[in-house]
Formats: sequence, C-alpha cells, structure tokens
Amino acid sequence: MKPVIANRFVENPLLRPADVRPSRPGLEVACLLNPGVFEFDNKIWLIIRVAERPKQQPDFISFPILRIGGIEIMEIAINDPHLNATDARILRYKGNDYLTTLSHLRLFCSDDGIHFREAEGYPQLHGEGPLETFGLEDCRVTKIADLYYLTFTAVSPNGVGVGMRTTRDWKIFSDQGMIIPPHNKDCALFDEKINGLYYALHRPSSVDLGGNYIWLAQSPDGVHWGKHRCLIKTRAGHWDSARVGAGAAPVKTKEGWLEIYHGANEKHEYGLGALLLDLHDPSIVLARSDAPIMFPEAPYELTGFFGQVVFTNGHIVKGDELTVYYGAADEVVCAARFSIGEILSSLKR
Ligand code: MAN
Repeated sequence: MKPVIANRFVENPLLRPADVRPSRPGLEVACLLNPGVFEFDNKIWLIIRVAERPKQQPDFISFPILRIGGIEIMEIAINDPHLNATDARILRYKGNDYLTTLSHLRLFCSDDGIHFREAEGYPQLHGEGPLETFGLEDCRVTKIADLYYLTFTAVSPNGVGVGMRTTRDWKIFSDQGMIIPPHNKDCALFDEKINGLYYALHRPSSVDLGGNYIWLAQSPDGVHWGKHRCLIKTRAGHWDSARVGAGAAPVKTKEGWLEIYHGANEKHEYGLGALLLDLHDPSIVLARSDAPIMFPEAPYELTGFFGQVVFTNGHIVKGDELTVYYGAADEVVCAARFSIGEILSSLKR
C-alpha cells in the first residue's frame, strides 16, 4: 500500500495565541486549538477553540471557571499536597477535576484559506449554563440545507458531553442543549440524510467495560439521537491503541463515506487516520488506515502546550484535494493538503 503524503502548508502555523486578543481583561490566550471549518459568504471560515487562563505567577497555578455573571479565578499553590497537576490540560484538587484553561469558540475568515483574520461583527461563543462552566471545545460544523449544525464538547463538573447550537447567519444561534450526555465528545454530523435519516459519529468513553471507541447514531430531526452502534475500536499495539475519535463530517466519495479520525496511543501521541463507510449503510465499515496518514513530526507539532499532537475536526474539499485544518501540540492552528484518491488507495479493506 502506498503511503499517504500530508502536504503541510509552508505558512504553518497559520495562527498562534499571540495573534488573538483575550476575551476579557485579566486573561491571556494560552492556546488555539482544533478548528471547525465551513464555507460561508464566499469565504473559508474557522471556528477556533480559544483557551485562556490568567497570566501564571511563580509557584501558583491559576485557572478560570465560568459563573453566572462572570468568571471566578481559582489559584492553588503548586506545592499544595492536595494538588495533582501532572497533565498540562487537567488538574485534580481535593478530589475534584478542573481544566487548566477555559475555552470559548471564535470565528476567523479567509479569502485564500491561508491568511485568516478575526471576523468582525460576529459573536464569540462562550459557555452558558451549568453544563458549560468549564467551557466549549473542538467544534464540528456541518451544513445541511441552509442550516449550520455546531456540535462541540461542553465541559463542566457534571462531565463532558456534546452540545449543539444551530445557525443560518452566524449571528443568531439556537441553543439545542446537550444532545449526547457525558461522557461523550467528538460528535460530527453527516452533511446529508441517508434513507431519510440524519447520521452522526460520536465518541462515548467508558472507564470499565468498553473504551474510547467511535460510534454511529441516527436521528429523525438532527437533534434527537438514537439507535447507537459501535463502529470502530482502538487497536492494541497500533498508533490508535488508546483512543479514537471522529474528525469532521465524512466526505462523500464514490467508494463510500471517507472519515478522517484521530487516534492516540498510551503515550498520548495523537495522529490521524481514515475510515471508509458504506454509502447506503454507514454502520458498515469497509476499510481503515493501518498506518496513520499524518503523525506529529513538524517542530510545532512535537512541542507546545501539549506536544506530540495533530488533531483535526475540520476540512475543506475541492475535487480530489482535501485541506485538513488541525490543532498542533494543542497550541497553534495549522493546515495540510491531502489527495482523497491517495487516502482511499491506502486503506486496508
Ligand atoms: C483530547 C481533546 C482535544 C485535545 C487532545 C490532545 O482528545 O481534549 O481537544 O486536542 O485531547 O490533548
């Protein structure tokens, strides 16, 4: 099988934390992550996860939490015996888990898909209510007819679930609430109905039986989901041995629905692979990548807020060309071009 070539943009990283203003005084932008991607108004748009925290002081770790009417800053001494902060992303304090940063979603647009600017006159999307107090992350965007469906990770002490908002104009949003409860993330809708039903990929996590596997669900209306089925599992000894999760909406090809997914191993190294699903019955997995189609190797992917990560949840398709936008090392936004035909011919049937 021929290897797949990921043509990283020479302009990478396209956006870094220093390019973006904090959402409020007292916070700084620590990371830009994992953009959703869509076309609107003849431009290419990214909906970027902006992760913020207060400027860190020596000997302390501090992070924001959303409260009604504003944010609360928690500050903990790093030598506090009740603190476990071995992971840059999450900390445990006195038996509770917190995120080290608070994320919201922000819109950027571009005429060429390379140079992005913050979209003026469009709202930022922040967490709202008790299921989003630790923020919104990793938004997928799927357009069906004239409606954009945003599916994102909604985080709070209640757990990690899938939230949905819908919009037609990116100015007025309808909050559809939590569509899949904890623990679940990485939810991407297919961009057309199949046999009259909406379909979505999602990723429940189980600590005991089961694992971090990609599932398929169907829905009569795009909001209420059922008939869940497990599609693919992690593979012992492979690059995707610890977790797998869907990227963006699958790409319709003659051979089937092509889905780019992320996989991680026990060392928390995140790479990308592909799946091929039957066009008429997407619960049938026709083929899958044996080796990753992309794995961290550029300096900006190897080191950063959380190194050894390439993570995608958005792309643009133009004929055979697939431009994947991705978060690198959980810190900067990048892009790479692939040939769809090349990915298809690399898959193991
Ligand atoms: C999880 C998510 C992603 C993140 C990766 C790598 O899968 O929180 O947002 O990019 O971990 O840290």
